[in-house]
Amino acid sequence: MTTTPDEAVERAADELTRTVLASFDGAPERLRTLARGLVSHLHAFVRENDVTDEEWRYAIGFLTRTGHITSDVRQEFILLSDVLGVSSLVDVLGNARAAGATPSAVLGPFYVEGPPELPQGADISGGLDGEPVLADVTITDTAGVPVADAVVDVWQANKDGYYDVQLPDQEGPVLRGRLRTDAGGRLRFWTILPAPYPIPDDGPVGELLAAAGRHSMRAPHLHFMIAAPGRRTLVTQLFVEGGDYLDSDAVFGVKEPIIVPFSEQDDPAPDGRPGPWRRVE
Ligand code: MBD
Ligand code: FE
Repeated sequence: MTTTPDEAVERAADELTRTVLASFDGAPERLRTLARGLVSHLHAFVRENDVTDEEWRYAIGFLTRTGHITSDVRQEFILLSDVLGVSSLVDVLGNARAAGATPSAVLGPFYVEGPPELPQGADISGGLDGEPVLADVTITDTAGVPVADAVVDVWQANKDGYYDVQLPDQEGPVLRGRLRTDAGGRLRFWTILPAPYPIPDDGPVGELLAAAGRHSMRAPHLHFMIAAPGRRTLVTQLFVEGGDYLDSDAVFGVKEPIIVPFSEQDDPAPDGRPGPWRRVE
């Protein structure tokens, strides 16, 4: 029996994959499962695509640069996960929604832990320019019962699509804060209308999008993280109905039920602020 060079290569490759898989046999169960899954898919990827040495070195360099750009204000690995749809996939699979619950949405790279604590009715805009928005949101459990004293972190981009941590002249947090729901589960704060938003595109992820001819825009949105003792924390976003890029969000994060009206109002607001303003509920 003769073996062609191709068959010999195939066999050597099979043997290598099996050996690597077996090297995780002694690992704790979950690690073993994940490591074996990762190795199988990576090996299959390399084989199916005949990945060359040069391409593999490029990939390693790309990931290394992605890691280096990560900082307090820049989470390039999250961004990579986002534009590959992995963040949304983990979200979609992991946050199966209880009946009646608001859908979750991805966290994104601009959440900052421990945002400033603010009173009900606070204005998080810090005087930044933009169309005033009154968020008047009621937090309930899945049975519709209001949840008092829920801790709600909110954060968003300004009218040009930048988060505070991206603004060179911005000192300290703005367009973000932590509020608590009142006895009726209600939460009110003033802000400005979030704009469509180009995800940071001056790093490796931007290179990838440009090379692929993809745009880098996110649909305008407001982020929420809602926590209460004894309950699952909800990380979600509200998208501005009628906003741009709802159909082609760069990170695949839009879900129909969380596209909501930011309705235009001309009369003075309940606290006397003159119109025009917008209301989101
Ligand atoms: C964002 O503002 C965002 O919310 C996500 C998920 C990814 C990139 C930028
Ligand atoms: Fe965002």
